[in-house]
Amino acid sequence: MMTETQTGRVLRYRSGFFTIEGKDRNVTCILRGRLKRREFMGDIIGIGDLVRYLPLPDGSGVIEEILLRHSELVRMDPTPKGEYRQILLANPDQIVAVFACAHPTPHLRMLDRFLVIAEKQHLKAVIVANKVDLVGGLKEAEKLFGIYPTLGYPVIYTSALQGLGVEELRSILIGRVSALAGPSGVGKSSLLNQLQPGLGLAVREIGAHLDKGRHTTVVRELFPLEGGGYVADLPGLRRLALWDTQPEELDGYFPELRDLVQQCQFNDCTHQDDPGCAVVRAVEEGRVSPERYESYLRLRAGDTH
Ligand SMILES: Nc1nc2c(ncn2[C@@H]2O[C@H](COP(=O)(O)OP(=O)(O)O)[C@@H](O)[C@H]2O)c(=O)[nH]1
Ligand SMILES: [Mg+2]
Ligand SMILES: [Zn+2]
Repeated sequence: MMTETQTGRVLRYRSGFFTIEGKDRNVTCILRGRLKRREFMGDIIGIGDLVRYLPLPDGSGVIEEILLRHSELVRMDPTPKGEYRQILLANPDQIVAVFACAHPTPHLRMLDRFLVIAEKQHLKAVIVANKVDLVGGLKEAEKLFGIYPTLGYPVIYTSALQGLGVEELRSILIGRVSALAGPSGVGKSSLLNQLQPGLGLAVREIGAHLDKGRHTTVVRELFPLEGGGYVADLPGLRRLALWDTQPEELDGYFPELRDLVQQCQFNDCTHQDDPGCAVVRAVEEGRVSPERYESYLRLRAGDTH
């Protein structure tokens, strides 16, 4: 009989039970009672957490300890009793934002929103531009997404239909915990199926409209990749409110604005029609993309679309 605790990752949570990925099999665990005590309002454990668990003779287990997270994707939820700190995903390494070059038309304002969320949460972001076959190839696709690498966000061009870019996508997913985001219809499932047969079907998004409320944004399950790493679908990232973001902090989440704002004449500059604004000047002189500036203004105004 094993009495030693072991380390594993939380893959799934369902009504009080956690599925932990053990060394050679998955173990269904409950949380040790004393871990449930807390001094704050919020989740104690989330999918993606690394835990120490005690295997029991009947094959189940008890989670004894939650190991320190190296990163988190969280959301502060307003409740009548105060803010609740919800863990959307524990220990993510990156957000992978998937968009199509066409069908549907890439919603770059939404992409910029994802990137702001990643910046705010100190997470790396990678962009996947799928369906390059529909715009006639790489050159055309780069007209749509070419700005992003200059801002520090890698773009992987793919066609799930033609199997293009799939190995490059695999190489950034292997060995990492990735939260997939993107509107429906862009080809997330198709790309996952190209990576690993059946994966697209497993990681199916639960329609946000069917699942309103507090848990819309939470990752439900983490899927191990052959060769290492995990992917999760973050169904509600597009709805992840930036309501706890102050308008003044937003320029810090745009890499091309971050340093510029030091040069604005006034330090409470709103970068709109303020005199001596370095951002407005940079847009006029073509050093900042008008589209990105537009995203900044919209997010600043609280526009969530
Ligand atoms: N032309 C083209 N169609 C694609 C590509 N990837 C996916 N599709 C199609 O786009 C539609 C939506 O794909 P799906 O994988 O379900 O998207 P999801 O909603 O993001 O999971 C399906 O009809 C796919 O066959 C691609 O690279 N090129
Ligand atoms: Mg899908
Ligand atoms: Zn300014």
